[in-house]
Amino acid sequence: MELAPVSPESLAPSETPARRPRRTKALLAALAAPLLLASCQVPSFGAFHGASKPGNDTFKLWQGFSIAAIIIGGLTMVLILWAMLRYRKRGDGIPKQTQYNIPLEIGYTIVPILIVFGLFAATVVVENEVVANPTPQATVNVTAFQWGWKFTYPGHTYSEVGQTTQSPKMYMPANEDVRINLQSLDVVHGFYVPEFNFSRYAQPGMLNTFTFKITKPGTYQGQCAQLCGLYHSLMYFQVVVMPPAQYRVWIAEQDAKTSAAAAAAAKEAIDRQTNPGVATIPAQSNGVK
Ligand SMILES: [Cu+2]
Repeated sequence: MELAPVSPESLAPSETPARRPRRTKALLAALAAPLLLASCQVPSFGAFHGASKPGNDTFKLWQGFSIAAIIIGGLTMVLILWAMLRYRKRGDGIPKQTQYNIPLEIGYTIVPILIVFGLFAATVVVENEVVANPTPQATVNVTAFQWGWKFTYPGHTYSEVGQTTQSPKMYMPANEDVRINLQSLDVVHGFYVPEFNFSRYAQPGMLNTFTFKITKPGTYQGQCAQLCGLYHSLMYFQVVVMPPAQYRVWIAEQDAKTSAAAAAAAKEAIDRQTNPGVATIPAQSNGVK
């Protein structure tokens, strides 16, 4: 079948020239609206703000990615809809062909490359912040196991261990670099604190080391983020971030209590050895072995 010749008039828009600027203005306003609104209050897009500087920068990176995706996705959607609606039902004629528009083709090749490089560069900067491991002012050894957590503090006698519903606590000072030495006793677990925007594997036979500087004192919920067996869903813990002076006093008190308890246990053991009749009777009556 031979196609009917296409006249330029049949392809021209049916609107008057006076309507074009109005439409262009409306389109520009629609595109600018998200940007203007974004400058008032940038939404969180479902992410936590981050309780440390790297955590907060991770949050800002997430916002940047989300805004870029909305603008690019929105622009693409608008152009598709505009082409669908504007040029629908124009007859069977082949419209004017506009291939080999060199400036346009260079533009839509270079702009996406620049966007990808921009997002990549921002990601590298933030990742370098996240993995930075400066000399710490405090250290916590964290051991994950099925299904709980143990927290010990090098140089201190205090430690805490808890499993499933016990939700053990890890203590650390605020505004100081705190080194975490993370490992697992059995399978792969995940040390995840949502409000830090941070997660790392706890792996058997491998030590994972990272450093936090949490700027806001408070209690933060943590949980295992790696399916690790039957009670994985109960593998919670808490991170208690204290003002530094308060933390030092607190851990000294805990050390003193631990030392007093250890001294009492040692004394009881000696008493048992020296006077077994006295020591074993109350121990058995209490069910303590
Ligand atoms: Cu788990």
